[in-house]
Amino acid sequence: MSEAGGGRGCGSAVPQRAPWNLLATTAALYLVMATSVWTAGAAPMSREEKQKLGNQVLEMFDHAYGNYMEHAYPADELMPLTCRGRVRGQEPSRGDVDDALGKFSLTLIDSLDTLVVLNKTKEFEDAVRKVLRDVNLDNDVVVSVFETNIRVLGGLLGGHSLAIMLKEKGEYMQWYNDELLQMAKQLGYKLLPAFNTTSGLPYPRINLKFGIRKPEARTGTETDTCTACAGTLILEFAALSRFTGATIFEEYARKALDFLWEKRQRSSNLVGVTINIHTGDWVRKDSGVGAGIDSYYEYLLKAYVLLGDDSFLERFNTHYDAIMRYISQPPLLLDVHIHKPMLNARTWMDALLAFFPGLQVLKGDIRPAIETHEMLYQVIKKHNFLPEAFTTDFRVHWAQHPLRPEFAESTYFLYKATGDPYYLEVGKTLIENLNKYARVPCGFAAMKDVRTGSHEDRMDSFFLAEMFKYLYLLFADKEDIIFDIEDYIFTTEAHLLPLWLSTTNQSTSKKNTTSEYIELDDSNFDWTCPNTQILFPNDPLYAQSIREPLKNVVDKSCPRGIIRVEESFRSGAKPPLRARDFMATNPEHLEILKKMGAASSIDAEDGLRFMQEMIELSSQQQKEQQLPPRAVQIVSHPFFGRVVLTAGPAQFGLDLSKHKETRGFVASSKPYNGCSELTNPEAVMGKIALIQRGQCMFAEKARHIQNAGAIGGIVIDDNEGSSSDTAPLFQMAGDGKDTDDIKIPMLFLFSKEGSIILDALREYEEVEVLLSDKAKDRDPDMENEEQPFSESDSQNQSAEPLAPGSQEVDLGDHESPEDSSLDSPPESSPAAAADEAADVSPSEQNSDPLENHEPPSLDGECTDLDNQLQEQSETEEDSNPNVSWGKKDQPIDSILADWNEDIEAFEMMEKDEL
Ligand code: DMJ
Repeated sequence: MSEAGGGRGCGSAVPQRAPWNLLATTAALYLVMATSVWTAGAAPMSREEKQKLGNQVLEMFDHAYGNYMEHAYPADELMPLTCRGRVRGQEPSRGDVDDALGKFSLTLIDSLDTLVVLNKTKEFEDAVRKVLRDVNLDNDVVVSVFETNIRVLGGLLGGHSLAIMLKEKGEYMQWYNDELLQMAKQLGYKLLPAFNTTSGLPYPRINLKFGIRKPEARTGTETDTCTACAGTLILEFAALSRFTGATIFEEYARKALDFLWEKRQRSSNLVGVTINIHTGDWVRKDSGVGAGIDSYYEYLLKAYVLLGDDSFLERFNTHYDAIMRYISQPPLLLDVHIHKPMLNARTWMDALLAFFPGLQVLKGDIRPAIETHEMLYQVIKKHNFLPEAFTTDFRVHWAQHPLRPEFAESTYFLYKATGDPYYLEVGKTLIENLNKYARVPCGFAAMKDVRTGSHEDRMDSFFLAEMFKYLYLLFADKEDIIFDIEDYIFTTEAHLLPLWLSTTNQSTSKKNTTSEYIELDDSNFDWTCPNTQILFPNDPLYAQSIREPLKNVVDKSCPRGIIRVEESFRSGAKPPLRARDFMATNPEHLEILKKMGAASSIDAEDGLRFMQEMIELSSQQQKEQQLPPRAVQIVSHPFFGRVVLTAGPAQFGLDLSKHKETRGFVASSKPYNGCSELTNPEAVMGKIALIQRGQCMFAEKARHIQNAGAIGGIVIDDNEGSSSDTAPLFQMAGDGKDTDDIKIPMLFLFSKEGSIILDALREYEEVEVLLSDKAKDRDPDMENEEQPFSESDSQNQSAEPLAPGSQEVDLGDHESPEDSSLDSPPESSPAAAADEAADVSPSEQNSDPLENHEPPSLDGECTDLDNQLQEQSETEEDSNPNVSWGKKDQPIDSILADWNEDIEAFEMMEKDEL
């Protein structure tokens, strides 16, 4: 048994807590080498260019933070499309995602230490005063323990850490007397009842006022939690203990970690995604490094760095070895089963795993970090952002992107480690894309669908806590930051905790250091951290040489398959039977099926794939009957294409995916429901008519506006408050008759999105929109005024929103259309809506609601046939180290023995995910 902080690891080679310092020093050396012999790859970036980009980040932060403070504070979050605060209970519930909102001014608390990193010390001082004056932590709200810990407790502790640093410097925060820490302690005590389980794993939710047990708590019946939810507490809880001397927090967090470690699957050393908090049984046995598990691994390594306890490093290394053995298939990271780790659990990856290259940098394993990061960057280049999930052949699986910071985080750490200016260029692209596609007059809006470019009325607090920190630090030189960032560790929410905590109150907290300590076979591990040999080889072009073969991995995924299948046909080999070709009436197919799993390992492999495909195919076929969502982009002043609304398509009229987009000014039809001949044809002639849903068929409305000369139509939901954030989008079906006579494009908007147009029409009178399958870039046609960011803006670092036009946009209080000067649309009675649903609205009766996150691929160049061909040639990929993902050498017999069980597991997961 080795002693905490001594012996192996960083402690032996360099002083405790050395990773960041070592990283910085070695990176600096490396930079010197790199700049002197640079011959190829990305050109070094000048100091001026870096400063310009840093200033651009500052201006973007001002736009996000300024709009939050002006239009949303003290609410938890900003709704950037409607320019108001998101108050829980006042908006339609979004399910679990709302559990981060505790009516405690979440965004303000999450932004505290970002203000200091970005040199906004004065604003920090104001923000701390506001937190102390306004924030109440005793609300009767059920919140997520995990989110409250990482965002609020972490935010308060990060704020406290930098407040005492500033106070010590002697200029700012001289009045500060640990008030944030007192709030953090109060919150810590509020979270503790969640740990009242036999396992010591916390309940996933807690009522801030009533805890868990009281009847008023409305929580405490849950049986499961995610591994990350239970395993991402130690940094904040230990910091709280060490700052205050109250050891209980660190003890509880350690106990939860000890339990998870005990429950790891002993042969694979992996953990599942969800666990029963009472029995400790794994509920979901799939395992990856993304959603549900991610920060558990992160906290094991960082707990070692912060606390200097060897047991955390050993656990991390044990898991890391398993991850690299089973989950890592460079450049991919694919989920597997904990009991059968050679078997992939899914064929797609989620966006949260983008943090992993950054963690690998901290571990010192830089090659796979470079590879995965490069693969992710290729996906981003294709879709502008990382979709929430994407397949192994890089098609969109879930199309949202809530402005997640993980990729920026990894980019920052890779730049720190390699000094390769390529990563600065990557950061520049991220900035450009945010300004081009996510910036709206009132902040930055999450992407609802990266393919259409449509927005969601959402700006999560982590965007301010993390994204701006990592982007700013990426371009900052040491002298651009008022303190030494190397003295701190980043929590998973990028809050800063000082490394000196490891030597504070150690005696009290160490008494609960993991007692059972297993001597592990560590022959595979390199116990230095970071591993400088791997991290900084003597070649300044090292990172580039790893990235180069992956440059076209996304674009080439389809053509590569075609070439291989041609080769396979030339060689006379018969292609394996694929699920999509299978016909139960074909005797040859039945014969092949019988052979699968019996004759050879190749047949068996084909068999396994066949079954997997069958399952995927059936769910895909359901989805393929649906049309993908469309976009309504407001292009006139002051929107200039920046606001993009998600719209439902119609099964009739002009197909926007096949034709050029339709652009025109909007006008309300009279009657507003469009159910009879329009009485205001002159108003809608040559325009895009707005019509209210209800009282007749969609096709009938389309005919009436077409007859009046409209060039397109937007049907707005009559169900007040409906929104694509909370309701599944659907397609408007025809009327059961021939609809070929309808030539104009028709799109559907839920009431919330529709009211954005109606409000704009009320305010600006002339509102021009673009109906399309994908939002168009904001070009000079759309925006004949200045760009969202100009160089002169970059000099302005005030907290005022700077977007041109943003001061003119007031999308605030929504009046209903009937209050407006527009045509008075008839009031929709609940009865009328019910009638329509029951008798008239065929879309709701007949067509499946669109799963807006998972429509068929829009990637023209990567058709299903291409994918099929690619898969057909999978065996040939083995010879190419750059494309060899998906192959394992587990005996096929053992896989087949459990065939049925696996199929059930796949089906279960499909259900879970849907
Ligand atoms: C952040 O809140 C944290 O990084 C968390 O660990 C998971 N990811 C979100 C942002 O995507």
